[in-house]
Amino acid sequence: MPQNLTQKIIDAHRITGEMTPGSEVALRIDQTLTQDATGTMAYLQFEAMGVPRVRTELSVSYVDHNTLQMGFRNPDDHRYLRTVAARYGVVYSPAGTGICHQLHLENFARPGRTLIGSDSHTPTAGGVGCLAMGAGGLSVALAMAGEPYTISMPKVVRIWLEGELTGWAAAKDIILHLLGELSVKGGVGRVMEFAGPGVASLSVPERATITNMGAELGATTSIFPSDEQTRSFFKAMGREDEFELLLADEDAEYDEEVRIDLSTLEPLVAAPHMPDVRMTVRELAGKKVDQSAIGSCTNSSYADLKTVAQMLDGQRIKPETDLLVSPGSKQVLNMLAAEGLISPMLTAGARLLECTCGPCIGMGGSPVSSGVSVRTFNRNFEGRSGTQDGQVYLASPQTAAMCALKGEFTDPATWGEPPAKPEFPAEVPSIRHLFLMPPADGSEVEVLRGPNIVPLENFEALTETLETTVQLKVADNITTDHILPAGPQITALRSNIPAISEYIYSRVDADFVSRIREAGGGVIVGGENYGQGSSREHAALGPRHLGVAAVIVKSLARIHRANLVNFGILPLTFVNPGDYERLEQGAALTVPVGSITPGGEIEVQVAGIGGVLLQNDLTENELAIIQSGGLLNFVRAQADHA
Ligand code: MIC
Ligand code: SF4
Repeated sequence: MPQNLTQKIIDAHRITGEMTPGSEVALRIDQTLTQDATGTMAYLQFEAMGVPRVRTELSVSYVDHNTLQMGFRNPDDHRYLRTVAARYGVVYSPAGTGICHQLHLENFARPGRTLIGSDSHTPTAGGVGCLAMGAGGLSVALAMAGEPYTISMPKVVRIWLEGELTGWAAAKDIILHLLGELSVKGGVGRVMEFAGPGVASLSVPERATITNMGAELGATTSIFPSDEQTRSFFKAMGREDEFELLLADEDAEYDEEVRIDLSTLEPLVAAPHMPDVRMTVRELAGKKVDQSAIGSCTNSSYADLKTVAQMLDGQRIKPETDLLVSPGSKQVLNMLAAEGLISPMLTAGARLLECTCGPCIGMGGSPVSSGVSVRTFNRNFEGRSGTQDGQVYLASPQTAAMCALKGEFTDPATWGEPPAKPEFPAEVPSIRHLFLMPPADGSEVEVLRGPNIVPLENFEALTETLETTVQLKVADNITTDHILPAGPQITALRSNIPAISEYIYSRVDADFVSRIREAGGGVIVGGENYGQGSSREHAALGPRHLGVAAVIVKSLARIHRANLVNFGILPLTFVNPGDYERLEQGAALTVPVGSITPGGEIEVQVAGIGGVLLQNDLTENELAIIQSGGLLNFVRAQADHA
């Protein structure tokens, strides 16, 4: 039977399960990646499993999210990550080497491989035909221990690209267009597989911008074929031997299709506060811009920044507009420096930041009060920039550079003819010697911890009946940034669950933590697409620490749902979405936990209202995990029985 790309890779890695959409498939995982903010937990969990060495083909630990080292906590985390990597056979990428997804694309991602990463933008590697998925830290830890990764078999959507980009339209505009068409939940349960004649015109870094931001569609992942463009990328990266041709079969079938004529696109933005609020730059022309920020795992490639340098060359940005530039990796930075492209940016007034996530996760670079910030990033959730009333627009590097030059939204077309699309230089400098390769035998390596690295707590198994109260009611599209904000102070506590739990929902309802503490636990009620965005499992671990036993919502985002299961929180959905209106904050309810069956319905009794029907989409295994109080308990119990 002819197969599409997604089916080919899934089939080749399938341990159990059928490839019918919606059924559970367990996949062998070739590669894993972690970053510092999620990595400390992932390695603590890996250590708790007692496995002597990682069992993947390749596992890499990147330090890119929090590199500020304000106080001992953050550098202690880095030291822990370095030593735990050496101990268990993981490649370590030190702070400042680059952003995990950019580095992984340049150095390690391979066509046809499976990759899971404890970061929601892991699908970036889909730009070279790798099946790459974001996951919670515990799922990544299990994959490092050699366990399969289970997903619900996605539908495969063929995104058929015709024509070529013209004028100032960029790869970012393709994904902003798609987000406008499909919305932040349009990709749920789906893989976005790119095909059609337009694919050949897109370079790997352009493809990676698109697969990166496919995460914002809620998609399981996004993937491009591995073709001649991919071959030339691997050649430039000095690893042509790792290239493999990987195409969908000609008459492969797809579950759905979306068509885009690239030649019709123009510069777009996503307006505050969601990546799917699509507008054209022309519509916003003249609106004042306080800050432009260029970088992040979405748009920090050599080609992106070279174009920006060419636009800024010989010009001066508006002095009232701050321009921040973060290259995606030291390789990108070295190439720009070698070609004399840093100086034009600095001379024009830009500020050069370290090769890290930086302002994208609110690590500095916050806009002024109610300021307008135009960012080449992938998320513009309210408050994520570190300024609660900041107005963040997402755009291409070209648009962001133009806004900095003019101090207001300006169609880049007014700059003139766009600079030619940059090609890699003949010699691309390798930075691979900066990665710390683990010793062949790490068993003697001492893992160094610090006082902020707090061991995992043991969670109790679920009771038969739950007498509880609704401790918080929230609306649709709640992100994990709402549940647990980022920024330097809070992110420094990622390896300390009791401490970080103090910030759960702190920006949504400042009284939430004290209220749920007083009540001794409770449940959360939410709307559609609950838990979209970041993969941070702390958004499940923190609530669990505070006694959240269940979330009752209209629908859930994939990674957060998995994190809830991993930490023993019941994900329940309304059978009648209208019941959302009836279940108010403060309501007392009785949940007959013992009578929950996989995929079944239960009636919870709500004081003063009566019965409310809820359902779950849990598999037998997932339900057993929740009943044991979480995945670690479940795995331990299984090991005891073996
Ligand atoms: C993000 O972009 O939100 C992050 C920060 O990279 C997260 C991971 C985290 O919270 O540590 C993600 O995307 O998964
Ligand atoms: Fe880092 Fe931002 Fe990318 Fe997340 S989205 S990995 S914070 S650059």
